[in-house]
Amino acid sequence: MSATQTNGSGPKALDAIIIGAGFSGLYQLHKLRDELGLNVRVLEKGAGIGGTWYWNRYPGARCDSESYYYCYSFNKEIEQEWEWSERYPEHPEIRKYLNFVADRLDLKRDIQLETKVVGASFDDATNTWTVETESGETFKAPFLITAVGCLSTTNVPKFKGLEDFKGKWYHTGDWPHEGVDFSGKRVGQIGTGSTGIQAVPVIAEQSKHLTVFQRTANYSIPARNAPVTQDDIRLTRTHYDDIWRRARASTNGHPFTVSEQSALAVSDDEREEIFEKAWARGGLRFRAAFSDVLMNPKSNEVASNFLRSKIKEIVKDPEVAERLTPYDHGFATKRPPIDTNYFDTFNRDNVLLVDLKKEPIVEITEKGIRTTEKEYELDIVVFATGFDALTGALLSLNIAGSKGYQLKEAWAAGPRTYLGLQTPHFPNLFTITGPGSPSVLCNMPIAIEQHVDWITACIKDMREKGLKRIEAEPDAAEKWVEHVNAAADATLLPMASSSWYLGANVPGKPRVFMPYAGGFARYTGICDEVAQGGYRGFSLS
Ligand code: NA7
Repeated sequence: MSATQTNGSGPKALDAIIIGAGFSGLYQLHKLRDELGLNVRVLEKGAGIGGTWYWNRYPGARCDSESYYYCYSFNKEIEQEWEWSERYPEHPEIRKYLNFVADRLDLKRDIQLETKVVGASFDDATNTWTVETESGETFKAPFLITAVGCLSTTNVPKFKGLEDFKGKWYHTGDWPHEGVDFSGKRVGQIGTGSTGIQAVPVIAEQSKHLTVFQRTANYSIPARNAPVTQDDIRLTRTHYDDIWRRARASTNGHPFTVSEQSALAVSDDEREEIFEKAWARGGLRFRAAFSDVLMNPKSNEVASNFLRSKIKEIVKDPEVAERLTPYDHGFATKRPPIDTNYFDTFNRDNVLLVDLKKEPIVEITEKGIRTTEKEYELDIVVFATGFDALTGALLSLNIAGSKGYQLKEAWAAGPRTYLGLQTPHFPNLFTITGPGSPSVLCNMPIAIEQHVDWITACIKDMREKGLKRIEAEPDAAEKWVEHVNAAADATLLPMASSSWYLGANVPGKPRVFMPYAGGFARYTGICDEVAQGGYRGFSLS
């Protein structure tokens, strides 16, 4: 019998409903179905699995975590069988990996594709969630688990005149599966975050001309991408236990050690040498060169200055280099991108940088983009303008909790969760990698596994004890929000005023620092203590 049971034409009754079939949803399905023996269904709006990686197929799209640890750690056989081909996995390879895992664990039979959830409501009398899809199907289950990703609702700025544009436009996070042919085309790209910085070099190579519209100049570290060798594979396979142990004990879920030395504790020459080595090695590890780059403004300034000098070394035209140099925020206070030839691309003859701080966009016209200075004629506009991060996808589900309380209301002043796992008044609803958890500051798969393991253990405990309802207590959530704020304030992260961590990239979104910046290992310890203490801060009945 299929895992989904139909009661006549009424809602399908399940033990748990999972929304989303990316890294989170796949693992959550495996845990609940194969370990707890529950009837589970994953509802996925895409026509394939992969979540973020199903949609993000823009030119140059690859992960900034290194491939050998951007994967699951829960299954030894999968870990030993799978082979990555590059230091940083490109989007098709990540989808291939997730399909490999899904096939290996026979997950697809419980995943319903092309099924967009449009509403979810909780019935207090029966402690049951009812989930409704766009096509009118309904599902019922005591537990609802969102696995919708943190960066999945695209942010297309509401520029006047977009509908008049005669060319084509695309958002990087909703890229056509058949690809986009840039040959002979004049392309304009808005946005220079992690995504934009990956896309620029590739689009510049493929198009006739590329105009990059930059609002905030960004730091970037060379990725130093390279093929993975058989020696690398042997080495990581032999050391996986150690790799995962390190990742779990770390601040960001990456298996590298952060230096214990302050950037200010060494001589200028020594510091330069350490930065040069980190630059040469490349990748997100750069910020681990010293202990306090994200804690001490002076240490941050020396790191920022080093990176500013690199931009000036690489970019030949001093004026362009100056416009590309960030002064308004410190290195890594916004999510630091890594790149392949980003700054070099501005040495090409077919690339133009437009500084939107000097000439803001006024409107999109039939022919292209008009700034306060001039009209730029374009055939294609690429929006690399980011996401309504962390809350956008959750709010779009139209969730109504206990007594009909809307999630939109609960989060009107910004998300308020307990541990990022639950929101008061939304019983039996778990949010994998929800706001208030450290996930977006972490290597995502390891953060996901920690949430899924916790949720699974919680559901198991509840079932064994005959408990039907778990709900975060308002006081516990209040204290957690305070702790999330205090953890952020202990770092330099809240200083970047245009950061999506703060919701600042979406006009009208409440400015609240959303991720937990207290560190992954510390967070895991808190979650474990809460569970061991009988789910302190949750009421169970
Ligand atoms: P980001 O990091 O939010 O970057 C978006 C970029 O788009 C950034 O440069 C923004 O400038 C720019 N932007 C956004 N809205 C506008 C408007 N209205 N006008 C001009 N420019 C605009 O998104 P990404 O997709 O690059 O990366 C998201 C995450 O995905 C990344 O951090 C990784 O975790 C993976 P701003 O800086 O706001 O001035």
